Amino acid sequence: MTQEGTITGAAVLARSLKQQGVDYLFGVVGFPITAFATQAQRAGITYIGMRNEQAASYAAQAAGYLTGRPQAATVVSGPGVIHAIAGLANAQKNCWPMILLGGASAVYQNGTGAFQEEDQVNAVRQFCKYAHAIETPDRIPFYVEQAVKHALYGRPGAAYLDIADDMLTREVPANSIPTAPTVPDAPRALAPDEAVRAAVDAIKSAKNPLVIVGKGMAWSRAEHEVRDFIERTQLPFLATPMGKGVVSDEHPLSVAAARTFALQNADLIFLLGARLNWILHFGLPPRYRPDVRVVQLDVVPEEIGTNVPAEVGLVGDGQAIMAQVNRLLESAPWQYPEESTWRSGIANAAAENEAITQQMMSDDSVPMNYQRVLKDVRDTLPRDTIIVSEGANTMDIGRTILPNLQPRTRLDAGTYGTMGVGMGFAVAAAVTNPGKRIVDVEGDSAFGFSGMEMETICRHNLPITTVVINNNGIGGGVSELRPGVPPPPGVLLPGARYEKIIEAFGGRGYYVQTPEELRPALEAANNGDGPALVHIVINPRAQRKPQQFDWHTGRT
Ligand SMILES: Cc1ncc(C[n+]2csc(CCOP(=O)(O)OP(=O)(O)O)c2C)c(N)n1
Ligand SMILES: [Mg+2]
Repeated sequence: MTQEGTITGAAVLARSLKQQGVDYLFGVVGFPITAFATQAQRAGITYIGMRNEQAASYAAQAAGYLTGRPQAATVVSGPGVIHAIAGLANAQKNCWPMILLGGASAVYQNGTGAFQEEDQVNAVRQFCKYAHAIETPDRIPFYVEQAVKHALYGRPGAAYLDIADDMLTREVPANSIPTAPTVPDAPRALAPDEAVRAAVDAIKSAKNPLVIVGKGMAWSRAEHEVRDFIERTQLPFLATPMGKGVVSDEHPLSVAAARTFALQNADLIFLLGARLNWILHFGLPPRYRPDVRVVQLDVVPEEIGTNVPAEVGLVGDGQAIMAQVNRLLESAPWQYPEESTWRSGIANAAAENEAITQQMMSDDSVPMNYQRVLKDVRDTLPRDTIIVSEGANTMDIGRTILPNLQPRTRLDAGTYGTMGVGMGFAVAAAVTNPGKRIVDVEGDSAFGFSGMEMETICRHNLPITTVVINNNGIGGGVSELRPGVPPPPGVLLPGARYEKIIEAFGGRGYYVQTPEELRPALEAANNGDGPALVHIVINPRAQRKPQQFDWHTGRT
């Protein structure tokens, strides 16, 4: 009980977060944050107790990406903060906003070897845009405002606040707490008109232009403007994995099915909120022409020209700048010609690839391959679903087969390639989208990283269909272990029954080994209420269709 007219630091923190639009808090409670989590619930914040800090920090960043405001995770001192660093690093690499609220041992015990004592601000600094300890309860509103602003503005990322036990429990006169302003949404910076003109002139001068749509455009809610731009110009476009859906994957100008050909032959790329990192093969040969020209839009100037110098840089907000580009095209309309060797080259490459994929999708052999399984996952997707996915082959093949028609409907291992993010992402997608069924497609290894979050999903009765595609290992395994022979490093237990994990928590589990069982199981999973897990056994030797280049290294 607090004395009349006083308030605890924990309550101040909860109210400050709520004021700043933090509506979701994920965490694992214990010393010294349990009372804070309770205060958060009292302040009207949805609290989701997770089973590991990694998953909590992954959930917070996905919730931030989906809602457009930073959401938060709270963890105990020492090991709790250390586990959550996984999420800070992933948020930084993905450019997603999140706030981590780390409990800390009491300030007066600093350096004494206190319970779970750790130099947390220093430990997290490398993985955050902003990291600070709170040194007195009345500065909590200020620090929360700073954390929100740093996570949200410019290139989004992670912010950390360190809150010692005595900062949370101390009672202070309620009227002594100064208020902080509520952080407005990020200012939408425009590019200079000359730069917009130069960008459009460059695009018009290209023979083989290609638009690349990154998740930065999804983050800036630029879908309307990007779609308008594609319609006006009729330019072919390619989405990055989480840029999928900004323009529908089913749009006829999508070159997804001819990705390699389009990248290799483009003479100019218009890079929208996407980085020339490993996912886009650095913009370098052999995946691109050595003379490829780059017109680049990004929210931070330092990104312009990374790995390949940009001919034109447009720095600022994706939505605002694409509106500028469209206004220019409104006054001086231009369209890429309907007939060109570029268009027909793309169409031929796409047809060739689609024929191979179609053939693999219609292969009914038992054990099944990825393509056959993913075809039915695709055909049974609930309307307006959000697709979560992680794994190696499971994720890579799934990305090409499962369509995203709307922005921010794909959450995957992302820029950092982190396994274990999926379960937290699925929880975040479900709680921030009440009434929507989420489909989470997991490799058997990927599922294992955060599999105990199935309890979290069942406790909250979240409408998530988890699909585990099981090839007995990391990128593949064996049909059975050989007695007396140590399992090879990537092998996971043949005969495992992952569907029983959800049954242990009262959820619906389905076990699938044949094409006949597949579709009915997926339909039942999606059409029922609450959580479901469909465990699909596939061939331990199933692979992607033959690839010209290694996805991760770019080597042939
Ligand atoms: C945190 C983390 N640990 C390890 C890895 C290495 N890794 C890459 S993919 C993968 C799992 C792939 O296996 P699975 O999820 O079963 O998908 P599959 O390719 O077998 O379909 C692992 C462990 C990683 N990317 N991230
Ligand atoms: Mg596997």
